[in-house]
Amino acid sequence: MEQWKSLLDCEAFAALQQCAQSPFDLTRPGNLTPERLLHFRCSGPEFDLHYGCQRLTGEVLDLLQALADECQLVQQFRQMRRGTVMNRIHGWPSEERQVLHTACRDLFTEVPACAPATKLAQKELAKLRTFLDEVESGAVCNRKGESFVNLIHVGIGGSDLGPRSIYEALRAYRKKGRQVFFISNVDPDDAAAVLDGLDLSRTLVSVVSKSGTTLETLSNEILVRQALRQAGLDPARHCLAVTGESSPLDNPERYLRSFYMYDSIGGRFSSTSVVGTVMLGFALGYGQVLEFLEGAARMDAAAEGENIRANMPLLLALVGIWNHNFLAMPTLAVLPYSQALHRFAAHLQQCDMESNGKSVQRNGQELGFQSGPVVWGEPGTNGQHAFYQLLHQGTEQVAIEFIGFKENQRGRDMEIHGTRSQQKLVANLLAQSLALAIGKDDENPNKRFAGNRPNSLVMGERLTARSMGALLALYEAKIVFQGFCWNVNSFDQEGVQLGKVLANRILSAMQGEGEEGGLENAFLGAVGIE
Ligand code: G6Q
Repeated sequence: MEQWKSLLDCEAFAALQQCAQSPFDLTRPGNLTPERLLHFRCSGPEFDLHYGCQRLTGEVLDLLQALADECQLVQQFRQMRRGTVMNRIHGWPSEERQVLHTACRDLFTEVPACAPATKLAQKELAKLRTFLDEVESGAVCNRKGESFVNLIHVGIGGSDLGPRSIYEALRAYRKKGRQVFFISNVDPDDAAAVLDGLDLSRTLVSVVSKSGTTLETLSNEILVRQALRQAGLDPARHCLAVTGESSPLDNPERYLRSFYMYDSIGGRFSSTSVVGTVMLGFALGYGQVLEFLEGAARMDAAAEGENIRANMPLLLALVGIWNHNFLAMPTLAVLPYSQALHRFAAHLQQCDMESNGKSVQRNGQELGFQSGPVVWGEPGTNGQHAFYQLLHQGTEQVAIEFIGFKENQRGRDMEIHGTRSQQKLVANLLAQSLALAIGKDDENPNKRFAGNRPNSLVMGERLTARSMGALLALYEAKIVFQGFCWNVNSFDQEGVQLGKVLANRILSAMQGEGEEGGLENAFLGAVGIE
């Protein structure tokens, strides 16, 4: 049985704590030089990571390298990709599963890391390709012989956030006329807002639930099926299932097509499985799905390098640990300077906080140090007019990861007062990074900027299907590396169970209530129910 070290058990820990007593001062004249900004840069697939505006030195990087080596972070990542059971708590009943989301995109080398899992992914991709061809050729069409132009993606949590953020990121490249809509919340207004006014006769509905038992998704599926029937349509001609094999949703007679995902793919890591690719393939076409997967695969491969200075996800993870565990920054803002990434922080919130918001180690013992930070964010420049005040002058210190692109997606821009809007966007991005780092003195205390607000910049050429795949995999690997370093199980989510159980008890109590005021009674009554 493998027993992994946490950062606390590492020799480098004390030395890093020592360095954290007087971290690199970005505000000191002559410290934040152009040479530093060029030197502290790590190139990876589709992106460069610029980390000169972090409060670290070469010595800190060496110690973070020692930490990575002692905790065997890369070795664990390699084992994960090759099928070792990583989703477990030693000595306690736990999920005991492999963690193989990377197998969904391990399609571009002759020897995949875990061939059986990749074979399953390939099988589903082949089915998807056939299906998309049939939609394209008109072999799959509505009863009147018309093509499908809309798709409603029904799912929640991991079956919604990743796909939704990817669709928003890439909608600029949609096939002509194709649109995707999302229904997730059990709030009936969510479904109503999508269904009202939509031409259902030309709409496919993809019901996405790995377990096939999720209350919100099953309720929304019933609402959508009812709407289809009310429109005189046969749901079996319009509905697709994306689910686990032999789940309650796995009933091909009720669906036009069924696509499968597997136990080894966690919901929040499932965007490159059929959970994301059915939606993406419909919207953008199969060729773009392959681009997306290849971008992710390249990043996975880069994450296997031992040298932290050359391994972007590992470096991002360790810089995050430096800020969180040693410089005591409780939250992380991910700020994309790309409107298309406006839902990406919401996806990362789940992927990061559900994975690493844990208090016990993988041996069941209490952690005794901080695990995952609070993650949040909004696109720039909008955020600059909202919460950046606190970032610059607040008492709360926030670690920041900026994401930016040199080019815009749609190629529609113009020169206004001597510069294009894309230039204005990038200028603001660089300016914020610098201003946060170096600050500004002023005799008026209210106009003083303390500086030393650490930030990194993930910079790419253009947001495309390929770079989106790489960005997604960058963050997935970062989260996994941090979880390994904290020695938590990043792949379960026991913390969401209690609320679900209580909600079901309240619902049972509500079924017995017909009167006004039943809600409060149910609420109170549930507390006493065994
Ligand atoms: C993600 C979680 C969770 C899950 C949803 C939806 O890692 O497990 O967010 O994705 O609860 O679950 P189903 O896909 O089973 O409906």
